[in-house]
Amino acid sequence: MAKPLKKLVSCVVLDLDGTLLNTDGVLSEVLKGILGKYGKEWDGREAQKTIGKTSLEAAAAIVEEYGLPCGNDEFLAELYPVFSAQLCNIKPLPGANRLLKHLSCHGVPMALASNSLRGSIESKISYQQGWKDYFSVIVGGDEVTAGKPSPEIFLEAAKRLNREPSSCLVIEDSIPGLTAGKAAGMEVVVVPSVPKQTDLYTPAADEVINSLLDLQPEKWGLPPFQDWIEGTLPTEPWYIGGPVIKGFGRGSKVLGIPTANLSTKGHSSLLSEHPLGVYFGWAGLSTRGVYKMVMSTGWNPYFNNTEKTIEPWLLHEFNEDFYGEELRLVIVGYIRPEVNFSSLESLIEKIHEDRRIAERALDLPLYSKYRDDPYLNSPLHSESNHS
Ligand code: ADP
Ligand code: RBF
Ligand code: MG
Repeated sequence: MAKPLKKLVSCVVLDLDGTLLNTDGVLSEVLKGILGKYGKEWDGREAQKTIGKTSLEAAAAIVEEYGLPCGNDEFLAELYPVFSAQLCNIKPLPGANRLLKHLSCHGVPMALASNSLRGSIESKISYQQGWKDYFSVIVGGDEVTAGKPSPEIFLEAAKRLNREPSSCLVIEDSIPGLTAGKAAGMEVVVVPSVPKQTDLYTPAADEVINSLLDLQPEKWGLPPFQDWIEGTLPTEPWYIGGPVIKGFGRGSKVLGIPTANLSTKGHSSLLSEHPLGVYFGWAGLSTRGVYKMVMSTGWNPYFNNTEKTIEPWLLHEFNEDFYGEELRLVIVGYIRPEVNFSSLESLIEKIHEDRRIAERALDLPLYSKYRDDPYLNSPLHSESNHS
């Protein structure tokens, strides 16, 4: 694939919550508890209204949305101590550690620029191993007169990095952050934390990517990742299993590509630890054997599904269906994000290319060793043993 250079930058300015850290996961749990006390049920649908905002703005949005009988400050005062006690449970988003390590190894200066209070940024990163040393500059919402979408936080970060705004690459997950970065005159890559709405970002963003795994630093004149192997990115193996369920009946009929769907229920935490996309690995069917496998997880953008699916294509000719049989997957590597296509033919062609990449890669010792993983044909037990 051609990778035209977009623009040369010399440093990277990163947002924290929703970009590097899965703050929302922990925040949702805390909000669930507090709203419960008011007799309300947090459904996460309003999460979007809080993304990229200062704490006070986010609190105001929630107080209004749920019609809470308290002031914004009062709500925040109630939320703050509970949330603060949970900062240690916030996990890095997929690809965050890999990206930070890579840029740091290559001496690319990095700044954190967040609407959160400086103190809160520092506590959050104190729980992530090595993160304190990655950032030569940190700018918090309380260090400027206006938070994002004002460009001030980013301009201050550039100033402290001693760089021109035009040589900074911003990585952001939210609209206010994107607006702020562009207003500061910077290049902005968006990794949306709300899926399925890329069109909200594309007009303004210099690039929209599905996850940090898909960032190509060389597009910005930064050192490329060197961990891709023959079109694949090795991941720590992850394990999913369950009975094969009925899908949309479309795989074989429309694409000529049967996929033995697994239920996404019960796997939501595993799925949130990994970006949606195309992966490969080994598939075990207890009475039949172990096979190479290439799969997609996500919304099938071409078909615009309203439900997430897990769809492994076993790279073997079967003479019959095996609905209801126990299927075990060991997923060992990542290939690409799910994307939309202008025609069914191009979707099919791409999936066949994925198949070729997976088939070849699975012969490499790095990946072939998992063929013997006992999980692939062990008796039924809970998934939690393996996560
Ligand atoms: P659905 O929408 O119900 O998943 P598909 O058209 O995708 O229907 O067909 C999937 C079914 O085909 C699987 O559940 C399985 O029983 C069968 N099947 C046959 N060969 C394969 C294969 N190589 N990989 C996956 N499933 C296969
Ligand atoms: N669907 C998409 O809309 N976009 C994709 O990029 C995409 N990639 C896939 C890659 C593989 C390896 C497989 C097995 C499926 C992929 N699909 C993708 C899903 C496909 O649309 C789905 O299996 C069929 O619609 C049947 O439900
Ligand atoms: Mg299927």
